[in-house]
Amino acid sequence: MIMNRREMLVGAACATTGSLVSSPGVRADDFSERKKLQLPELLDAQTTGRFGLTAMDGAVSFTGQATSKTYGFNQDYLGPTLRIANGAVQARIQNTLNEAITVHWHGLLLPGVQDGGPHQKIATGESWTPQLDVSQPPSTAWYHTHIHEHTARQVYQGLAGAIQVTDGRDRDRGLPDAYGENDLLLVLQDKRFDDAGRMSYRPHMMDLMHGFVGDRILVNGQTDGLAVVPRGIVRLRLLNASNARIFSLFLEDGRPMHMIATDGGYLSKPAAVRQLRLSPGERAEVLVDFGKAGSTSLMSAEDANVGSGGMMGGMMGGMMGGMSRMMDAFRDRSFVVLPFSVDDRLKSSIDRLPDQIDSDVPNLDGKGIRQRRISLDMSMGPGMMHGGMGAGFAINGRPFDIERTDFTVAKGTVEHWIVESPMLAHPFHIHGAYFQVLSENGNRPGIENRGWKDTVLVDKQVEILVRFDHAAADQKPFMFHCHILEHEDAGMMGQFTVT
Ligand SMILES: [Cu+2]
Repeated sequence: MIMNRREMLVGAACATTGSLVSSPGVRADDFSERKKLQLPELLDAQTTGRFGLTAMDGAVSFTGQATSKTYGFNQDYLGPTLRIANGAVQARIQNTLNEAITVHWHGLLLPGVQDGGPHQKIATGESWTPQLDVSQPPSTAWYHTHIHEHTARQVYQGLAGAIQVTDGRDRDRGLPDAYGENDLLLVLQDKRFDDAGRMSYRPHMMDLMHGFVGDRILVNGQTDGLAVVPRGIVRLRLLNASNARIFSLFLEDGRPMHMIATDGGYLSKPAAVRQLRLSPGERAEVLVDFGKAGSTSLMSAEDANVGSGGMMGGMMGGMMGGMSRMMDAFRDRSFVVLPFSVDDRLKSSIDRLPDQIDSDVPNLDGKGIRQRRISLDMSMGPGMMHGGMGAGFAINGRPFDIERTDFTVAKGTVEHWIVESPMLAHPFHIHGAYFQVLSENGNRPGIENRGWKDTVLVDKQVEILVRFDHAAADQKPFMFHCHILEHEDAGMMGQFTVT
């Protein structure tokens, strides 16, 4: 294979990054073996107002060993990044797979008939051609299959991709917008591989309980990526497309990330964070200064849901102190998500942070409005599931039933939802609406939850104000559910109409 200029630059850059890695408590990686991080192809529908996605079988060698059977849209694994603008967007989705899928637009505010939830099956050999009436602020959204009881396996196999809603004004805002140069999409996932190097998805009982967590990190479908970045300000669009892993992201040398957008769009101004929690389904956009400080790595702390902060550690820690200390050590283990290498031959067009990005910050009126309590329920222990040992998943005591509408919301209203999860932390997602986080366990929400959201991690209790502007009737209701996909498939989901 003939290397192009950029690939050669990576080779040169790699040679210099090997010495940067090691710091106390952090596993040293040898980055010299890594390949340049690839981004999904950009499918720009801004001017055409139309795009096509074909769900297809794929084959990928993720590890350099045996080939894995995968799914993808228009490619072997994952799908292209869709760039769309407000207005009518004509979508055409074809399903060439041997099983039914759906395509849900996670983060697009659309009426129920366009939403792509479990009621909108696309059978083998069929297509779905919704016209999407896009009308919302710029944001990073995504699309993924949402087929009832098989979402976890199908997403794991690759049926997901990113969406950029743009108004074409990012340069005026002083934000990097050159896709793959100073504006990088990072699709974060985790996988397990068998001895032959094939991607494997065989969840055992504990995986079904706390969600399937892998031991290898993939960024944009690559296990061994190295992001080559220009000197200057770089924008990272982070999407957690894992089945269950909750990332707690930080930069290895402790430099801040400047958060500019949440799920639902821009913050009014950049907000510096040292650590950024991103649960499945959530997106966050940050600016990182690769000017003077140069190369670093994106790291993550271990997932609290499977470490001492979560159910398992909590239970065991209570039983014995020694075990608790062991679980603490487990939790403190951090790992590399993606190393960055600054290439001086490239330069970002942006070299300073913008003072102001947008004026639109959520400020809904919560006085005298309808309240709802949403309890994300897991019943555990012998006899709870089909008479065996396991967990039963439900919302407000009721497991998902595709024939049942749980409640109806009046269109154009705002509601106050109190969402609770006594045991495990669950990422809670609502279709067809954005919300403002009022409080987390009675406290002011963290920085990552101060913008518009469609997914929020509920670790005990979160209060939200939800604005319902889009209609959904009985035949195509909206979903509300846990975005740990194993939990969703097992019944931690409900549906509502907006009329
Ligand atoms: Cu859950």
